[in-house]
Parts: sequence; C-alpha cells; structure tokens
Amino acid sequence: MDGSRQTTAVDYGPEEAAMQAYLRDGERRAAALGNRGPIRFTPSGELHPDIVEAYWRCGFYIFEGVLKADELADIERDLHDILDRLPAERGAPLDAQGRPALGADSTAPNLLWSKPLGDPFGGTKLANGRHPVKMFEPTAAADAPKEVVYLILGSLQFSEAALRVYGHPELLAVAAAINGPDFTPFNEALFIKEPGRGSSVAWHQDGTTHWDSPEWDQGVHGFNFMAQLYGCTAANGVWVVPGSHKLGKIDIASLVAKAGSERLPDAVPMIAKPGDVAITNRQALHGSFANTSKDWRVTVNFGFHRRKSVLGVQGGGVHNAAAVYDADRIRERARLIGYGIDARRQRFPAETSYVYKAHAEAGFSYRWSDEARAEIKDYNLLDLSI
Ligand SMILES: O=C(O)CCC(=O)C(=O)O
Repeated sequence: MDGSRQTTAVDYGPEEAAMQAYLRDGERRAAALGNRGPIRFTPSGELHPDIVEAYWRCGFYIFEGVLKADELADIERDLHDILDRLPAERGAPLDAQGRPALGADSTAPNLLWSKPLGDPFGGTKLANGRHPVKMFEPTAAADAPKEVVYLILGSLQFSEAALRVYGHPELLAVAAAINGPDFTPFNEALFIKEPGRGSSVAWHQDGTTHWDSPEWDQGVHGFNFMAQLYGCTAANGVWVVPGSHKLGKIDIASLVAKAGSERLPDAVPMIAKPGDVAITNRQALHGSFANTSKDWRVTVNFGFHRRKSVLGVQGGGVHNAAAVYDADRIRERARLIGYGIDARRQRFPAETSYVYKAHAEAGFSYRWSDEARAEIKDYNLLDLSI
C-alpha cells in the first residue's frame, strides 16, 4: 500500500468542485490553529503547557513523529494480516483463502461493514442517534465489493503492534496529564479507509452519559488517540470543529441545514504524516467524508477516560451491553494497559516503560505471553463506554 498523496480515485459526485475547494480551504484554516508539534514535556516531566493550552482551546492536537519507521512497519504487517483474514463477506465463517475468518469465533462485536463510500450511521437511530445527518454517498467504481470493513473493534486482540502502541510511554504520560494519573481505558479500534471505498463517519459528538450532569465539563467524556499509519489528508482524515468540545450537545442537524451541505464552514481537517498521533476530545464535533481519494487512511484509535467519569456510572449501550462500571470492572479492563506496556517492553527493550499508577500502587504486574494473548479474546466486552 502506498500512503503517498495522489489525486482522487472516484469523483465526489455533482459537488466535486465545491468539495475540492472546501478541502483546500480547510487545510489553510487547520494550518493556522497552532495545535501541532512533537510531544514535549517540561524539565519536571509535565506535558508542556503550550500543548495543554492548544489542546483545550481546539479540542484536538496533533503530535508529530511519535511512531518511528520500525513500529509503523510492524503495524503495516499486522494490517495486511488482518485484511487477509477478513471474512469473505459479512457473516462468512471463512476468509478468501478458506481459513477461519478473523473474529468469526468472537462473542464481542468486532467488524463493522458498510457499502463502499457509504454512511452506515448518518441519519439513523444507531448509537443513540448521535449521527443525525446522513453524509453524501458518492458512487463507488463498478468493480468495488458489495461491502467493505471500515472499523474493527477490540483491535488489541487482533494486532500486537496496536497493543504496543497502546503501551507507548509518552502517549500514556499524555493520558495522565489530560485525564489524571488514574486514567482508565475506553475502547480501541482500527479505522480503515480504503481509497475509493472507505465509508464516511457522519458528524457527531461522542459521549452518552454526562451531557446533562452537574459534573459536565469540557473533558468529562475523555479523548481518543488517533495514530496514523499512512498519515491523513483533508480528503480522508477526520475533520473537527475547533472549540466545539466546550459547547455541550450541539444541534448538528441545524448546523448542516444552515451550512446548506455537510461541508460545515468552521470545521478543519486533521492533516498528519505517517507516525503522527492526534489526541481528540470526544465531545468535539467531528466526522470524516467518504474516502474518494487515492490514499489509504488507517487509524490506530484508542481512548482513555478520567476514572471519576467512569466509576459508578451506568454506561454501555453503544459499544457493548449497558452496565454500571464498578472498580472490579475498571481493574479488569485496565489489564490491557499492563499488557500493552509489557508487550512494548519486550519489543523495544531500550525504551523506558511507562509506570501506570493504579498497577504500581496495587502491586499488579502483567506479562505479555501466549497465555495472555489467549486470555484477551473478547476483552472488549468490558469496554468502558460513556
Ligand atoms: O476515524 C474516523 O473517521 C472517525 C473517528 C471517530 O469518529 C472517533 O474516533 O470517534
């Protein structure tokens, strides 16, 4: 796969010219935000205040150059393996080579399918109706398959490279700086936007539990890291309305009606190179367009919460079954952080591993091994979805 920038694979449709103008204008506005650069810490180990300021001002920040070439090669290898092992079609038990398909024996949800360039969620009641407006669905090439996988949930059980990204010491230090050192997991996913096929993700805000809470604030629903394997462009990347994470629940349908199209005038694209990792506030209004470009976009996506946003809260219902999240559940789900840190230590022994406070204080240690690999099957049944 070549992640290099090219032109379009498929025409966006009747509004191709307007779309191209919007993409270029968005790139210019994104460049002016001042919310990108390498991860930097102060001499005393705090996340640099300029980064903290820009993250809370914009609702997202792009950390440049976090994943290096060897780690990207690992992720790409896993991606090829995953793509090879996908079911031949939705629900099929076997892959194209007749082997048991990826996730076919799972209980937890894993593969999400869409028609090529489709919008499976927009304008539906799915996920609590949080994607109220359907995006434009361009017409895919005649030889495109009937459906493509655009999202893989519980991805750490399918990719050891993704598990190692999950244990990245600097990213975990960022999680502690933003959500507190007792931060908890949310969920993990791979977003796969194939050129000329990848579906859109209609405008939405994440978060279901705290919008009307007296405890609501700009960070209460946590954030997602979005690590880019091939980088992302205005055409295939996530778009965000800067500052919208501060606004509470937004009337998305009215915004789109006012704009006269899905091209929201205040939104900007995340532009990233291979190895860049964005941090995105889940309350920010965001979405992505059908990938009519010739560039792959593969995002290793993983989120974290403040512990106090999760503990004792009734969550679920979107990514998994509804439940009240108690300390046992948080502890069990957080073992993936321990496995991620150890898997990373084994692959990159020269790196200083992250010390996760909850594990250090409780005296828990986690060893990544074949037994652990078997043990995390269906781990995402315990996602902490708020
Ligand atoms: O990667 C995308 O296109 C969408 C990501 C997203 O909506 C999310 O992480 O909440």
